[in-house]
Amino acid sequence: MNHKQQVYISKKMSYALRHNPAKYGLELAADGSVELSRFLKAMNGMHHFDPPLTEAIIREVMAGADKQRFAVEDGRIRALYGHSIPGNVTHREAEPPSVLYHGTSRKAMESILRLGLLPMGRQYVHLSADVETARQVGARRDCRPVILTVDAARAAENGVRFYVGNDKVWLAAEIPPRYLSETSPGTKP
Ligand code: HQG
Repeated sequence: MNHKQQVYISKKMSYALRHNPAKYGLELAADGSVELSRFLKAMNGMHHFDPPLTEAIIREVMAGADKQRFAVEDGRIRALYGHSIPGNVTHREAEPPSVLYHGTSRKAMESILRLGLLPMGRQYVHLSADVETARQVGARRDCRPVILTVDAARAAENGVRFYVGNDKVWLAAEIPPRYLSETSPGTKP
């Protein structure tokens, strides 16, 4: 399978598992998971993947991806972050690293510094474990993204809860402006 085909499948998987499981007749469990066999049936019923989607193909897509977006465990599959369906998928709560980052656009900055980081269209605010990841996230929206440093240690001390997406992505309900500062350009990734 070439990279383009993998990206196509990955986008359909993200859509079903993050944004619109109901369209596929799927209902996500509290942790966002569905039985893999039901997922495959639903995906193949909706799309004409050629060859049909199988667990092996999903594993190939996951292995070939630039980001760890999905987990397959105990016969179930889930998206690890990015959800926008109503309600909140549960993620494992954990103590964050002392500093996290968030890459965003220059034009969002005024609002972010006033209101803090808000989930906007998703269930959670997405934070990056390192500067380079944040830069890539921000570059989706702005060729010269702003990288914010999040004082996660102090936020956690003051009651902000942090959840694990994958080893580079952390989640939080929101981050008030007092924990945000602009990362100076020289900061090491
Ligand atoms: C911004 C991708 C105005 C926020 C990525 C961001 C990530 C505000 C945008 C994951 C704001 C939301 C998530 C406020 C936040 N005022 N703008 N108060 N608070 N924003 O796409 O973090 O490839 O929902 O800065 O790599 O960009 O899909 O979030 O620019 O990990 O797997 O509102 O999605 O992963 O945009 O990206 P998004 P995000 P995948």
